[in-house]
Amino acid sequence: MSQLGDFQKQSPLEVADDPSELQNFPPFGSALKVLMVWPRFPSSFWSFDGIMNLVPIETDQPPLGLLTIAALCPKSWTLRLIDRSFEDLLDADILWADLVMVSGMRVQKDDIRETLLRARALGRRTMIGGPFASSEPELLLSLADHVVVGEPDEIFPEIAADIGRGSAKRLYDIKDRPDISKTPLPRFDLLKIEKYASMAVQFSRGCPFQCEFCDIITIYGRKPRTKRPGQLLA
Ligand code: B12
Repeated sequence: MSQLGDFQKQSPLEVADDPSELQNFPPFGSALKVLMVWPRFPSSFWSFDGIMNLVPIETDQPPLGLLTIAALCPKSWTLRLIDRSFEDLLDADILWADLVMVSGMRVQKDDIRETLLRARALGRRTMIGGPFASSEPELLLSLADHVVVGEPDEIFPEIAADIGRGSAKRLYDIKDRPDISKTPLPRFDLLKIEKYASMAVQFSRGCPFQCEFCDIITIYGRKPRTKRPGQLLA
């Protein structure tokens, strides 16, 4: 059994027969409390563990996907972000929220799984998007209430409205590639900014090359889309 096969098998939960079908999710109304969780990375070269022990900061870069989604959430929602690189996730944090939103790469799968199962055990609604969800949604449908595949920049207001009125789908499979010059500035104000070694901004999505080890072309396409100069921080 492969590592990812184990990931799915470990789940004690059932996968819906038709994941796109509407489930009976109660409406939340417009004043939602959302906890965004960026799961922990295992120790590796790219987690920079050795370097982090030498410098007075906690982690390298911020979770830009969650910060971007935060900027797309309705203004009436209250948002908090927990970065598991340096923060504990307490039951009280999960219980504070109506909806727990998780992002992540495949390499974060263990903490993704634990976070989703904890939220579910505590009776909280969950949604996952990001590179792992976009690459392997079928592995996550048994763990999360809502799985978002692709780039929801243009349709997130519709997803938010679905959540509010109780008609959110189990799976949003977004094929269209948004014009990212219309995507708002990520919500950097949600960060504990002093904990980060560097700050990322996004200028482009999509890549014209075809490297076999890379998921970028399958998730974001082969045609680069860019913001306009001067648009990165305003
Ligand atoms: C910056 C970056 C890093 C940084 C990490 C920064 C960080 N903290 O995020 C560094 C350099 C450390 C890094 C390392 C690695 N990375 Co990296 N990284 C990237 C990169 C270039 C940009 C990520 C980013 O910020 N994107 C911008 C945001 C806005 O995009 P996004 O997260 O996709 O978010 C959008 C949607 O996905 C969605 N979304 C995201 N989250 C959520 C959540 C919800 C609830 C919803 C609804 C929607 C949603 O909405 C957003 C707007 O459309 C991507 C490739 C790329 N161009 O995207 C690879 C990428 C994410 N990395 C990847 C990989 C494989 C790795 C490594 C494992 C490489 C390695 N072999 O060691 C390591 C792992 C790190 C570790 N510690 O072990 C893969 C992930 C593949 C996968 N399917 O999971 C990618 C896609 C590149 C690739 N080669 O295929 N990485």
